[in-house]
Amino acid sequence: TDDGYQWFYEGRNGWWQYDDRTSQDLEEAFKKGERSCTILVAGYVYIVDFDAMIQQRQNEPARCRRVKRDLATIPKKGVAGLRIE
Ligand code: V3L
Repeated sequence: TDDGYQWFYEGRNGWWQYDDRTSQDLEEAFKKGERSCTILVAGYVYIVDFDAMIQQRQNEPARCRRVKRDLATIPKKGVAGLRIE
């Protein structure tokens, strides 16, 4: 986003940045003060809960990851599963 913040979900030993479109949707919902945001990842519906700061697959909530909003410049594994060095 233009204020230098981005959205991340947790991987093994690090954080992945959300894809740009999803990140924009999350930021918009977050700034509106909504408590959660529904996103689509590879055909699956996930809920991002801004109180708990987790994402969970809608029909399989055991698939749960931490999420965070942080500066775009933090070290990260990549974007939406695409690795960067
Ligand atoms: N955006 C993109 N892919 C996702 C997302 C998302 N928000 N959430 C889950 N997946 P689960 P390491 C991740 C993928 O939570 O080595 C990374 O992007 C998820 O991909 O059980 O552990 C990597 O591609 C996983 O493949 O529903 O850090 C991969 O894990 C799949 O959905 C390995 O990352 C099931 O995740």
